[in-house]
Amino acid sequence: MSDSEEEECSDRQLKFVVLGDGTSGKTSLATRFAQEAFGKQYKQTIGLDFFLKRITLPGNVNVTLQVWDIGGQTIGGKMLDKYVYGAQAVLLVYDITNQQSFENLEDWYNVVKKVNEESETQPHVALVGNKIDLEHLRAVKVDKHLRFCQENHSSSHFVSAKTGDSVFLCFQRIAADLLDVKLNKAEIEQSQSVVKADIVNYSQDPVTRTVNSPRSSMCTIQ
Ligand SMILES: Nc1nc2c(ncn2[C@@H]2O[C@H](COP(=O)(O)OP(=O)(O)OP(=O)(O)O)[C@@H](O)[C@H]2O)c(=O)[nH]1
Ligand SMILES: [Mg+2]
Repeated sequence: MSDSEEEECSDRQLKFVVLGDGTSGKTSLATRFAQEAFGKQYKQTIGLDFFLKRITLPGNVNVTLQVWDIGGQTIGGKMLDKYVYGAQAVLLVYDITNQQSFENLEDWYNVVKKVNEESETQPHVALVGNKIDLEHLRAVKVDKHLRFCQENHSSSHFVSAKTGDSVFLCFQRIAADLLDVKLNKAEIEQSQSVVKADIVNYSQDPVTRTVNSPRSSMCTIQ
């Protein structure tokens, strides 16, 4: 095994599970993060999709994120507990223009709590308001979002999978928290500008993009 392969194998891996109602934008978020792409066309996730992406945190900390993108229709199904089991991070995603998608997070969060009720370590819980490019159609008040975070000790994120706004930052902040890596203001700003630069590059020339963690892959389990 070559040095670089060995280095890769010794990377930390973190399991991130993405939960929330159908059409809240979970697949779009995972695809934006792992593949720097966005599709306007809705294609329902049946079961789950699975993405891998290696990122480097400050201090040269390499970490591979396994992103489990769970289909919204799995709620109430018998496989959901198994998908959630062992996650280090849970992203509860809602669509800021859809009040019901926010209300229903309670059901999703209850599944997470049930799966972890006997566990010594609890996953990082992140509340993610998606579709902030549609701010003019916002139906969920920011206050409500913040109250949820306070009550459930979750981290708070507002993103747009469509424009890429704060998507990388969201995953980076969660990984940094889990690995106890401090992000300073400059690093946070830099990761935001990387995302913006990436969007410009993507629309111009998707083949030659080299921005951040080039390796990603995806497979589907149904
Ligand atoms: N304007 C806007 N549309 C978005 C955004 N994210 C996702 N969408 C659109 O919302 C629709 C649903 O997105 P998906 O990512 O497929 O939703 P999902 O949560 O994976 O849905 P299920 O697989 O059914 O659970 C698609 O038409 C996306 O193009 C966003 O940030 N802004
Ligand atoms: Mg999906």
